[in-house]
Amino acid sequence: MSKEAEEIWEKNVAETGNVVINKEMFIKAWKGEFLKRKDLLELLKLSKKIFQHEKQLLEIKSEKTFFIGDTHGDFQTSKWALKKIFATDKGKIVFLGDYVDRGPEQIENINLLLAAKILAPKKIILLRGNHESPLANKYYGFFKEILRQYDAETYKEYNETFSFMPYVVLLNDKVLGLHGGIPENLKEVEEINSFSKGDLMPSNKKALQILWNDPKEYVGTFSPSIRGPGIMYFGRETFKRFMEKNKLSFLIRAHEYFPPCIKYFFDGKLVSIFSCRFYPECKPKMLVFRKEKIEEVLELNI
Ligand SMILES: [Mn+2]
Repeated sequence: MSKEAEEIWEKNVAETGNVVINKEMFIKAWKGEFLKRKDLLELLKLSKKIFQHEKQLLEIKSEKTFFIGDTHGDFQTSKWALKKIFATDKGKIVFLGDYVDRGPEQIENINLLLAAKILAPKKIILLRGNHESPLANKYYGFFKEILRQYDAETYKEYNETFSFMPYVVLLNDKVLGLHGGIPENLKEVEEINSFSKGDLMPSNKKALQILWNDPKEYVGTFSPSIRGPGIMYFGRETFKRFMEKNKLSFLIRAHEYFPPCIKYFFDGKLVSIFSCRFYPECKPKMLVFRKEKIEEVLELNI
């Protein structure tokens, strides 16, 4: 078990040429062991620094790219995904947010992902979800979980780190990945880069909607969502206009649970995936892109 983590650590340190996360910390996170408070704060500091340097619209170029949806404390599924990406020589993986709340191993899950991010920052993309905010994680489990293991100060540090995670990824200029959906009044994707970093809730309306909005097949432009005030459903017209204007071919998002954990919208140009095994009739899914096309949908069998 620790041999596996050791090999991954060694291979990636050799590739990047520098040691940012020490071996013991990585192995502990890989095994799902809790870190001492001091080490945990170091993990958060190191990952925050990386997120601070990433643009809000993170542009990547990649031949092979994995996309994975909400994991919500599903440590085993995240590890399954990471093993796949670490087994490839090239390629990247995009986690679409919602790492904490709800599931049984929230601290283990987020720490594993942050440790992997620090080890291989170009290979692993962690987007922000609506649960990477006190708006959700104060009420859906994570806050209590942190209080049980650590303290309120540590919880603040987590949220501070979350607030620097990028909102959107743009793959090969054509494929867009984000947690929730298209916000009102956003015409060009480049505008996302103007959203401030470190926005805790976030207070920016468009950023909030990127994290919270949902697609609806029979809505035209927008209609209010049952999720709460300021949150919207976006429909076919909005989708079509936005994709054309930005010359995009595909939108990948997560955020909603639909058995069997994958659903296509708008003539197959939007795909919604979910990757947490604690929901009924849901085997976690992972999309594999070859350039700008879906090559395969992987499924975790546990
Ligand atoms: Mn969500």
